[in-house]
Amino acid sequence: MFDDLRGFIRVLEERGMLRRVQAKVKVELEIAEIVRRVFKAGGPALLFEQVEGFDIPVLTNLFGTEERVLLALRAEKVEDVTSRMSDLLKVARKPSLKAIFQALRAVKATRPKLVGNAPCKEVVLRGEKVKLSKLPALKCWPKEAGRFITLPLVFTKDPEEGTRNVGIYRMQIFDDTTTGMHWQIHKHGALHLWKKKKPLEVAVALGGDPALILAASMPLPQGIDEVMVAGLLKGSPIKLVKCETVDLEVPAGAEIVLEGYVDPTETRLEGPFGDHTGYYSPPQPCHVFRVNCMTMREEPIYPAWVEGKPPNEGAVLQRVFQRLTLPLLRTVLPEVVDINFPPEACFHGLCIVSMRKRYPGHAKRIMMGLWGLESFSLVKVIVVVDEDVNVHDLGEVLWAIATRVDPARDMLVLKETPLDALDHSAPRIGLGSKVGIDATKKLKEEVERELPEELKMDEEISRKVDTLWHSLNL
Ligand SMILES: [Mn+2]
Repeated sequence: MFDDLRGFIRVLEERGMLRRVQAKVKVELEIAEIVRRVFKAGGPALLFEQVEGFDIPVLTNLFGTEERVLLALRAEKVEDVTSRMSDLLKVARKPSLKAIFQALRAVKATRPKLVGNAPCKEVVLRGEKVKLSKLPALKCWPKEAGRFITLPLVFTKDPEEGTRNVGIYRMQIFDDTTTGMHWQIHKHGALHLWKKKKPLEVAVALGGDPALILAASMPLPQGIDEVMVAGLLKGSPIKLVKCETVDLEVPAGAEIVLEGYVDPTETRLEGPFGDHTGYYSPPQPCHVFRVNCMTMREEPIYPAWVEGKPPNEGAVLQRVFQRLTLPLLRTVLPEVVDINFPPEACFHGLCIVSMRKRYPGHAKRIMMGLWGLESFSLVKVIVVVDEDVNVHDLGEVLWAIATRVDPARDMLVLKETPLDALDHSAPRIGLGSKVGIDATKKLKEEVERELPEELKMDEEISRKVDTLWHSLNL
């Protein structure tokens, strides 16, 4: 169907999910303000073709609706994608020989493919010919320090294991050949640099298969290759090509590729940046990416994300991801029924989990189990409810907290734990407390006083009123 950004644009356009904007607009603030309004209205992806002062069009709001996220994965519903992973899930649940062979076959059929010739090499610029100022990177909020690349796929290799990582870390453009590399300490790119202790080769791809953009933004565990996951998610391999100056591979269908390195001893003040928390992240020392080579298509397209207070594009992704990863989570914690990261809580702020509770203290064990997993380790508040509570209905969750919680008994407070560096309420950057709230009904063994019986209508009466309903004419 498609295997790069422009193929995806074509499909979106055919379905009326993308609009080309001909009006002349500025990369400073104007594009961002337009995108935020269109996102809020549930509008289409936008391709700005007349960007003042730049030859490269800007693609935004790509994943502004769930429908578009799924389409990027060649799917109509989440189950279409989870069924592609079912062979792998079977191995995790029940590692029979047959399951292992089937999983191997699935991985083999979708693993990345190296190609010799690639559209992203149509133009190759080295050394002084590299001009990052030509990229129509956006400034999204008035007090930001400058223009930021917000949707880069950052490729690095683990210096010990050789495994690949792809992450999305914002990059402030400092000058024509250097940018910031804002990988936070918990991120895998930062881990690779920490292991290397010398300059680390880095390649940054803009564009490429949208499935890879999605995989790169997922909180996958350390050591898992996002390119392989992208192939599994979309059901076919991602094509890669070798870089010109570094020992890394990038998507053959990328629009623009930047090659260079990050030296662990070099930092520079980066920010402020208008973050997805709804605040300006203050200036902080940040690693520097030095670009030696830039390759691109003849007429590249520049993809960008517009950050801001949630709900935002990231929140739409999160909603899809939490459903994609639920079956995986259940392989580790089978008693988990459902999970919700409300977008207003900025990803790591709060998550609600429903469970099938069996023994005293079980809800607290689930909290500890979740915090022990890499992708939940930074979650500040975990609320655990019984399976009769719909985690996606915040009204029901609040009812459970109000009627099933004794704070002194049911809150688990942990001090000085790792937190998201973007949580500005933490006493120190990246270090602060967490709380788990056990809002499950307490078992006999847990309390002296049990909850009284819940209100419930007789089914027979319910059915009778159902049939009467139309004649009541209410
Ligand atoms: Mn990773």
